[in-house]
Amino acid sequence: MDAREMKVKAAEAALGYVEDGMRLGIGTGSTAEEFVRLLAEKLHGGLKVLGVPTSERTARLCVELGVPLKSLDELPELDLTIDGTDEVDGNLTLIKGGGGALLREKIVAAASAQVIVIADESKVVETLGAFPLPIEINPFGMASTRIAIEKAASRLGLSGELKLRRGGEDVFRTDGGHYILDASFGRIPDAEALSAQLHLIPGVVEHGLFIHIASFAIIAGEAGARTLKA
Ligand code: ABF
Repeated sequence: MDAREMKVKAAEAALGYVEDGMRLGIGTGSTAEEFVRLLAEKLHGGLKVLGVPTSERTARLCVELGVPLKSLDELPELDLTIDGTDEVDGNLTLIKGGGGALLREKIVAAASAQVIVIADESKVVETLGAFPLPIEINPFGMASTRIAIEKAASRLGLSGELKLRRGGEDVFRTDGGHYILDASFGRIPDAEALSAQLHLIPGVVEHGLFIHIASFAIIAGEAGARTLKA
């Protein structure tokens, strides 16, 4: 099974949790997009759901495939969100935001009664942090915010490069117009402590650590899909 087939397997398994009439948060990234494709097929077969996309990119795909969408303001409470991840550990703590949609993903997930993470085995880690942690920041005062992040990390014994994400020639902008610093800490042994420190910094809009948000994960590997619970 190649990587794409594993993503499809995880997406297929997640589709089994989607019920008629659900208000559905729809994630971002290549795994979530496999889910959107399968969902669209099911909708053509008669299933009815209303989706809230976590990014403009996902919204475009949904529109293209005929998945009916609402804004989160129209549907402020959701039954289920299905989204991908960059890393997941045994406590179901995640690093997300490689696709740049972490803020909307976190807002949508927090508005959902249940959150199912879909991923292939390569995303499962013992300790988070090999994947650089995306930190969404306000462009104003970026240099000060960077220093504040470095100091906060250092209080926790963490260090590493904070790289301003680029999109081609330009600085990458999120759907909300913010910048992203990708923090290569290498290891994040205490995600809760780092999250708390980052949230104290005014220029930090949000970060990619998702703690106590996922209900469970569906992990696809060579042997098929398995459920990962905390
Ligand atoms: C989103 O897409 C993210 O939060 C994560 O950054 C990324 C995962 O992408 P993929 O499924 O393409 O690996 O879910």
